[in-house]
Amino acid sequence: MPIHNADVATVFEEVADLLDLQGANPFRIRAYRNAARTLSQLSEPVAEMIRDGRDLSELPDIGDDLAEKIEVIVQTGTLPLLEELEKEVDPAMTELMDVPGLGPSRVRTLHDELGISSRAELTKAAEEGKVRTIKGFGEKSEQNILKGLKDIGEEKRWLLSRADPVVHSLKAYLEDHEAVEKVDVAGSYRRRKETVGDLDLLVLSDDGVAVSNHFVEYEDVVDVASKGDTRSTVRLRSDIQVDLRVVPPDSYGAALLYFTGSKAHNVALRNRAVNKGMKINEYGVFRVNGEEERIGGETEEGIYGLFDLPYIVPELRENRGELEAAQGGHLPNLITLDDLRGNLHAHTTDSDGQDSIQAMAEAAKERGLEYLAITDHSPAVAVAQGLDSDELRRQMDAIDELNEMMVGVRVLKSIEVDIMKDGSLDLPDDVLDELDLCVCSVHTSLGLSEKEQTERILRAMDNPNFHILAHPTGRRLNQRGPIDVDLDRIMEAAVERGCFLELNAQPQRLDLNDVYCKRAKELGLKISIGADAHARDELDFLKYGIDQARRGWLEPGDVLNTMSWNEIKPLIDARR
Ligand code: DGT
Ligand code: CA
Ligand code: CA
Ligand code: ZN
Repeated sequence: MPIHNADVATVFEEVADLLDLQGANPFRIRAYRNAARTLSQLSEPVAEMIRDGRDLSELPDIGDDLAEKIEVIVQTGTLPLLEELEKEVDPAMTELMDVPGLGPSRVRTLHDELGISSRAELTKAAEEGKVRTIKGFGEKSEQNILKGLKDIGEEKRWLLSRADPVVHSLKAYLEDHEAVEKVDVAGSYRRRKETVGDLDLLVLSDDGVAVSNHFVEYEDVVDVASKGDTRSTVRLRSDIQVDLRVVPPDSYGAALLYFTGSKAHNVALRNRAVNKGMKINEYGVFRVNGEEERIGGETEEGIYGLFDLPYIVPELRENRGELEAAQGGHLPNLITLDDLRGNLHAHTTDSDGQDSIQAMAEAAKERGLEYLAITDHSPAVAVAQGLDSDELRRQMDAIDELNEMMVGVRVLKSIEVDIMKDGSLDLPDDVLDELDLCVCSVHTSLGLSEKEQTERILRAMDNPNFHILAHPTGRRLNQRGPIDVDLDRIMEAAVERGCFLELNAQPQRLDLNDVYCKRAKELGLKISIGADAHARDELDFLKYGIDQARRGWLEPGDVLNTMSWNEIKPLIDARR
């Protein structure tokens, strides 16, 4: 993966946060923050500047030392200083920094004044009204902290996209060992849940001792919580906890089913077993009339078969009707990545993206997509240098030219136009009329009441140029909760008007969530799975959108961008 300026800036921000948490010299902290800002505002990729042998210390706020550090980050993706700081600082303290409204210095104050060093302790202190007694924290900020804790949860969870690379390396390491026949990652990871609390690994082997020894020697293990012949638990450098179980062949399917969960699915299955005079646990399936007799456990398929059920994929195992659907023979035929024919949400250097229109189009083509809508921001998103009417028209001309030149992929003229507080769209209708389609979204006035927010969006939807509502709830996982909005009303209105809702595939958004995807399907509302790519490689976010769509029971026919552009166009034009 190429290192972007934003990645380097993030490393510097993290260094600054951790230094701040430690109470380091304010000048040193500010130097990292300033450098991060320089990098995020820089139009040229630093990776290219380094390749061209340019002197980075000529950039504002970058001295020789920071220039050298940038090179290290570009080469290795990380910085030894950051890794050192991560080891020094208690992980529970860094988890406090993720609470909305809390920065490093406020976290330090809470720690020094009240001895708070975990989210659970913070919740307790805020509920007891202790936070408001500290200088600089009033009753209002105490309430905000409680709301923030509710939004992000008390326990730290990892984005699926952050768990993925951790899993891939660890799995490859384990599979390398001669005693290991097979490795599966069970738990929420296998169910492709948007965030995971920990990783649950299953290893098929008849030599538990050798596997456990090999496991705890993995280079990223920083702490071994327990180690046994069949079960061990470690913490990795990324702070993720991994549970490993070594299982013999005859019970492998039972263990995989059990540890994949969800717990609710397991419980429902166990109740079915009881009704059939059977027993199911992590070791197998048993008949229980008088004496226990083992009747299954080698494979998941075999176990579902004992219940007269077809195989149920992990993404559906949430006890949201999948057992009933399996029994009735109407499990959904879930969408896969190959079903997507285009992407209707992408940014370019014309606003806050990192690649040109052409580079984005080529990347789409490489991924087998037939069309790509360019949806840069509108003027209201000033930080993203949103496009005004003239700039948008120039972009449309550029797209026309590009389409004449390129074969195999069609670039669509579009925009991610802001929905203003009063429900109007951020660009005049005459320019929106000229586009192939419009993607509309809320980026401001996120704090409106449910009634105001819902009416704002419904009013925007009355505009015939409103086609897709992007990231409908605005949530950011581990950062902020959804806006207050009546999504059921919005979805019903979208069906009536012939609009669509997006499942934004950015791993920290995944908005709509699984439950609302299922609801949309039930209402007959088609969903656009949009990458919201701000760089070429971010088109790969689509796979996280697919994971979430599958958890939401979506089939190819429920998803707008499984259709060709020729099929979509009449639906768009019908609105105008
Ligand atoms: P997470 O880690 O919070 O993202 O969620 P999971 O689903 O990975 O949960 P975890 O790691 O606590 O446990 C892994 C699986 O083990 C879980 O999905 C189902 C199974 N399991 C754990 N505890 C129980 C239990 O008390 N009863 C049953 N039936 N299954 C359990
Ligand atoms: Ca887990
Ligand atoms: Ca676990
Ligand atoms: Zn966007």
